[in-house]
Amino acid sequence: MIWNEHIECMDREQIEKLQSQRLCEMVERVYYNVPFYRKKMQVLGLEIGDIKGIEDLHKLPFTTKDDLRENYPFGMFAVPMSQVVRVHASSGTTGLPTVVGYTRNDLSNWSEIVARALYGAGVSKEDRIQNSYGYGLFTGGLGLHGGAEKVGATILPLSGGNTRKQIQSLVDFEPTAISCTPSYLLYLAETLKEEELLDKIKLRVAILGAEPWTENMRKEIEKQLNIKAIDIYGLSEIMGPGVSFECINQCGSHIAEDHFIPEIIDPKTLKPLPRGSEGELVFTTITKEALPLFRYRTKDLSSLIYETCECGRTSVRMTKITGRTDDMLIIRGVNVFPSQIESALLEIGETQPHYMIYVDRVNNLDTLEVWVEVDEKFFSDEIKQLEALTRKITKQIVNIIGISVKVKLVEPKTILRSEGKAKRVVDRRHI
Ligand code: DLL
Repeated sequence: MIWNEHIECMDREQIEKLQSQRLCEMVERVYYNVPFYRKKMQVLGLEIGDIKGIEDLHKLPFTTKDDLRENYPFGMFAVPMSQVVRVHASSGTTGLPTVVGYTRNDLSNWSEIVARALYGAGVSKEDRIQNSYGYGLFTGGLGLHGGAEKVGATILPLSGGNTRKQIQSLVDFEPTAISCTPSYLLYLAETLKEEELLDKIKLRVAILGAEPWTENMRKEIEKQLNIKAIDIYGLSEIMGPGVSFECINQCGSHIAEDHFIPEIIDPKTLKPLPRGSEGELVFTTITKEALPLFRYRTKDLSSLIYETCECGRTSVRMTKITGRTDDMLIIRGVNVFPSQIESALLEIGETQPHYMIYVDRVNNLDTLEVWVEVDEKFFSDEIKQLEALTRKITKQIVNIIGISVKVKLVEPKTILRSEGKAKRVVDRRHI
């Protein structure tokens, strides 16, 4: 299913021509309207005319979350506030939130790209979609809402949390699709199972994102709910959900290249990496009016696929995010990503996909402990079984990350469930 064939199936030459034209227009708008960028360009000795197309993209300066914070709240907006019709903000768990703004055209483009995503996941006007992303300053709720409205699906705007209501809606209103974080959907699945309601729901597809999740997590969700689990990616600074999305082939997320130009850079040298390499994902917005950004460093790790997808879309695809540059734990000098641990745990099959990673420093030595929920039966049976499983999981994790780990098996429901983005790591080394 393709929402906008004209754009989504353009050949590379056409798409690059469009991107070049939009980039040049954007550079001019930004130069005259955003003093922060004008200064940066002047420091680099860059004039508007120096950017003639996407081949000159690398000349532009990078933008970081800190730049947005330093210009908090509206300092990087490129239009007067009278043209800003909506503001969103990131949660800001560390420091000031980053504030983003949208003009009427921005909102229209946003719902267009989310519509493409939903349609790509097989959602149409025949579907009922339960939108369980939080409504509010977070972009998830209203972002998905705009796209679902454009597709013409029937929206059930549940927002995040209130699991009782979510379950009631799943059973009574019979949605065929749901959008929420993967971790929250697992929680809903667990509750449905406990209440023996799994056969009372009509879900067929889930549109999941806003946090990293592994292929093994996908398998687990698909198995537990007997649905298709589709990835949707985005970040508020660039637009919100819909920057890229998976089609039903589930082989990388199609980037809305008519709105955003992707790059992969080495996070240390900041140099663009050769095609196909994994590195930090960087986006330049080319149609955004309220908050256009040059080369925004997402901190997300991925790689780009340039081949045309089986679905017929020609857009560049990004591989599943494997982690964030600031997510990476350095434990006794070894780089460890939470996604590696998740993958190892789910590979085993006997564990629940609920886990928590604790990092401590004891006598100047970093220690890693993983708590993982296992079925109740392991606690009622003889102790030997529990010990054997602990050994098996420890071995599996060590094989993948290469350093020692202490595994603690815990009873179901020990680990706090999340209603939005899951928190998987507690790093107590710097407390
Ligand atoms: O999480 C936007 C969103 C809402 C995306 C709903 C998808 C669905 P932020 O709160 O700004 O925006 O967080 C953005 O979340 O840089 C990634 O680290 C992470 N993220 C988002 N989608 C995915 C995904 C929204 N599909 C940050 N896979 C991003 C992995 C994701 N990580």
